[in-house]
Amino acid sequence: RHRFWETQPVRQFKDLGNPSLIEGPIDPPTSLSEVKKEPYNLPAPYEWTTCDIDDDATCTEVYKLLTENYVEDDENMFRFNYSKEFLRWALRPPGYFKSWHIGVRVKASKKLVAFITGVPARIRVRRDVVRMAEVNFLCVHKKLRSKRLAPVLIKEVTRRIHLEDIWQAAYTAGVVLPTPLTTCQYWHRSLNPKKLIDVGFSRLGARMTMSRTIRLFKLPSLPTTPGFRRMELRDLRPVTRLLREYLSHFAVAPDFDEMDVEHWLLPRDEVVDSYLVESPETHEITDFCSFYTLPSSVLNNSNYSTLKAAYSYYNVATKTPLVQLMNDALIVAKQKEYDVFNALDVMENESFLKELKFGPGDGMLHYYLYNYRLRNPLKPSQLGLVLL
Ligand code: YNC
Ligand code: MG
Repeated sequence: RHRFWETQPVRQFKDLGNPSLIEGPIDPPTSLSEVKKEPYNLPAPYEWTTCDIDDDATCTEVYKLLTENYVEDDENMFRFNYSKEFLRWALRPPGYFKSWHIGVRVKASKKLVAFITGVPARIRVRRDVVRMAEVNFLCVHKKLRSKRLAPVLIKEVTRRIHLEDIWQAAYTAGVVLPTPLTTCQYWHRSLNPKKLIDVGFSRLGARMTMSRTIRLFKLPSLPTTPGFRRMELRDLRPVTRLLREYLSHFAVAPDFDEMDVEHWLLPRDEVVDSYLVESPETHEITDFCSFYTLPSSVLNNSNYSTLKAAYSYYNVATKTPLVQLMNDALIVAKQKEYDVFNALDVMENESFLKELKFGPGDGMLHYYLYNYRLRNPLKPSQLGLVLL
């Protein structure tokens, strides 16, 4: 059933729950000298290109490919619209490899028609910290679908990752492949219910009027927790300490050091935002929350062209109740004119979703590991990893 995925070192469906399989790498690391030196063959009209995302013209080409061809919802009403600034952030973490930002062009016209990326990460699986690639932004132009280009892109990114002596990867997808590490659900909290209803993102509830709905989702205009403020560079140490301690409780989670936290969590306008609670008495940093910005294009609507969405990222509450901390996150997102706040049911998120009036979405997000086997799937609450 999966002509390509059946040939790859991923846990196959038939292995599920097999007690004789040990947890860890599926294939042993090959010696670097055995990695193919030449790129995989593409169909004759196409050629490989390495996309220099620092270059504004190239970044614009990638942005355009994704804006027109990347992930849509099941009903084709919305399409992810990652900004150029976001792409530069997502693709250039500490130690990134330019060679992992891979495009495919039409030889004749040089038009960019496909893309795939990897970035390096240290991810802890139970007690082992594993050097991995996070693979993302796999995209084939709509006119070139179902031609088996995706497997070639995946094999080529794998080859280039192997050339850096990395043999494992983590990725997410909306489709079911062999075999999910866990399956998560998106939950959505309306901030601008009128617009969400107008664009068809949500529907007016039974026996609800627009004005009752607006009242239901109303939020205070300012955060409520004393000492709640935006994270700054000087907070790097305590925030890293807080995050590392928290993430140590999950079966699979990133192993962040200060450089990673500086890159992934220090606020960048319209890309990633982080807030914390500094105790007014002791000046200790006791709580932390963050979200990233990923708008969606609204397809076929004459009133609106984009939805501004915030996505819950990493949150840690040690003193402030998590519900209150996340309510403050909703308040600042509302202040900043986001239309909706999204969160997966990973980590301890379940404990605030219902109380804060998030509603379950219909899309599922499946998490995968490449060349690493766990005996059983995890519960979403055992997962401490959020990919972009
Ligand atoms: C997908 N999303 O099953 P089988 S997520 C992985 N991830 O193979 P064709 C996928 N595989 O089943 P199309 C996939 N979607 O026969 C499809 N596949 O074994 C598999 N959409 O290829 C599929 N972006 O080229 C099948 O399909 C084979 O032309 C079929 O292209 C697919 O970024 C795609 O949703 C997704 O642009 C490119 O539909 C296209 O349809 C598209 O005939 C809209 O492909 C955008 C979209 C996907 C977002 C993402 C994560 C990607 C992870 C890739 C796997 C990484 C593995 C680790 C590598 C490093 C290893 C090391 C070390
Ligand atoms: Mg194809």
